[in-house]
Amino acid sequence: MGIFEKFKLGFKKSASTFASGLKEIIIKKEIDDKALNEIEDFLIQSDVGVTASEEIRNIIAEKKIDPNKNKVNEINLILKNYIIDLMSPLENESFFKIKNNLNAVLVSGVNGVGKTTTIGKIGKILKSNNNKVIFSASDTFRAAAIEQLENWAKKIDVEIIKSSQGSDPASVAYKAVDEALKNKFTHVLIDTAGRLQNKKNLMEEYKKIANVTKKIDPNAPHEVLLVLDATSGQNVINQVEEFNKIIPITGLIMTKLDGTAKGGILIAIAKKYKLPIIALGLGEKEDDLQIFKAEQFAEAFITTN
Ligand SMILES: Nc1nc2c(ncn2[C@@H]2O[C@H](COP(=O)(O)OP(=O)(O)O)[C@@H](O)[C@H]2O)c(=O)[nH]1
Ligand SMILES: [Mg+2]
Repeated sequence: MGIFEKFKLGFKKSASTFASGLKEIIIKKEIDDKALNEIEDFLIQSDVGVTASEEIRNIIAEKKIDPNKNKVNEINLILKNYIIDLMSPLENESFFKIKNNLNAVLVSGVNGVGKTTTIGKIGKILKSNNNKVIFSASDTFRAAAIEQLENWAKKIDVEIIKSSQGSDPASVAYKAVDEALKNKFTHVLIDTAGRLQNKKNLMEEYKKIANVTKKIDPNAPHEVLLVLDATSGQNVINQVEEFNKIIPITGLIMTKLDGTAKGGILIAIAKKYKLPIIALGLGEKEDDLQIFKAEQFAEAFITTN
């Protein structure tokens, strides 16, 4: 199966619910003001966001859809082009390419979004591109979290720096970055404990992890990735907002797009924050991570089956 097919298949549930819903609105009637309102409402309900939904509505209105043409195709094309224009500048495939220097990558996000799993998947792609990868088990809250990352390290055959449960997550990160620099690793992927963006002490600790890495390399962390769960709906907007305030985010990863979640929220985030989108999670397995490509995302979004 090609990448595109895999992506569409994984993303199918969420995207096709959207595309079928939109089709139902369009197919029945003339594209008059009432229909335009319905389309706009539908986009907002699909988490596309008020600003983007209004812009898409206006583009459709200006285009004056020819009633003799296939309206569904015409509007899907508008939507697709809108998504591509908005999101292709946010692609960042170079993230995965071979690097010569150390890249300390801090991975953040609230509990259960898929941080640890995503680190495993990212590690695999980085490694296949001839990078030298090491993990930092800086979620020291639960023993299970350390074990989970260890399992990933074994599975994809990379090294890991860890400590015992309850130990200082920042000191684990320090050790890992230090080891990486000394032994010419290209990437340290730093796992962190899930934290609520409104818990002040946890956010301080998160900042501390970033700060200790700077003692080894003033440019660290070179990447700060925020992992978002597509099934969390509107909450993810808050998460981007709050995490970005603590340490500026350099890239986003949206997971669980293989479920029944509405992927529209990624369009709203793209519109509002213009942050690079690194990859999309489409399952629990090691190969279920798709490097973000706007055109693929747009195409999957308008596909009904
Ligand atoms: N369906 C699906 N499940 C995922 C995806 N990413 C992670 N998960 C699952 O979500 C759960 C939480 O993942 P985990 O990596 O432990 O999250 P963390 O708490 O942020 O580290 C696990 O059961 C993962 O297998 C994804 O893209 N799709
Ligand atoms: Mg975890």
